[in-house]
Amino acid sequence: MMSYRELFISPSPKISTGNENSKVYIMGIPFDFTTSYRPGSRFAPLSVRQAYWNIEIVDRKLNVNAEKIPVFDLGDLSFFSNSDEMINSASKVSKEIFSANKVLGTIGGEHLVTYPILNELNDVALVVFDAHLDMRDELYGLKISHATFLRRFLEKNKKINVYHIGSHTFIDEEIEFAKSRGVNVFTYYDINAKMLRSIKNIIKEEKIYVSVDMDVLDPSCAPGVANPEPEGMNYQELFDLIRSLKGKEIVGFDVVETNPLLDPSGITSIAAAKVLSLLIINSSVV
Ligand SMILES: [Mn+2]
Repeated sequence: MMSYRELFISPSPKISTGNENSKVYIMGIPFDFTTSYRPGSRFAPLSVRQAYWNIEIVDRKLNVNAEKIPVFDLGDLSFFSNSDEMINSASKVSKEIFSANKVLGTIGGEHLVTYPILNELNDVALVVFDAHLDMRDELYGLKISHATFLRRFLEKNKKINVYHIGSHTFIDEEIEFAKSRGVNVFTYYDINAKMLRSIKNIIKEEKIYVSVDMDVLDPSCAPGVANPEPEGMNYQELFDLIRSLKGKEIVGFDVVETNPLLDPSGITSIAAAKVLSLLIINSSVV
């Protein structure tokens, strides 16, 4: 029997459509402490959820209604006062969720929030959509930051295969490091019609983790990000690439770097909510 409480009270801002038995768990990480340019992504978990509530999350190309997919929203990671504390608690929570065989979907926060999650994954390939490579050795003296996290991760984890898609701005040391580690880099300029249809044929592994930095979009499509870089994908290109992952086993995903403070129309949060819905669909419907 449904109670009046369940009938008449919205759980907003949480985006749960199911309970703890759901396959997909959602968590926010409102963290932006290492932002080098424009802080504010700590406010994205709330604004992306608000957008998620208010857009249509039916995808007519995949023909799936994300509203019908049970999702359990845990709320936001909290109680951290520096990067190490965020990394520590995000690792522990991720490990718990992965060992319960759940798909973990995370709303950032800056891109450093991906780092502790990746550290808890085994036997998956990593698919990253980002304008940047995030493989600097350091930025302004910081070894662990949004601009270095992928290098730090790959230094520790030598086996994981990475497919990096959509970059168009990086320094020499980053691309040299990427090549030395065998990262599959498909820059924005490499993307063609065939890739849009069949990115999943390029990815050899069946199990993947997907990380989407919203700055992979052209800033005209996603102005509300910490480090906008003119040029980049339009909505259709990014959404089609994510749609074409259908059939892979997505064990987790994140949508990061949305900055609501620099997003007057809210369009970046809305695009992030659409990305979230596509990833929820593709991690639930194989
Ligand atoms: Mn980026």
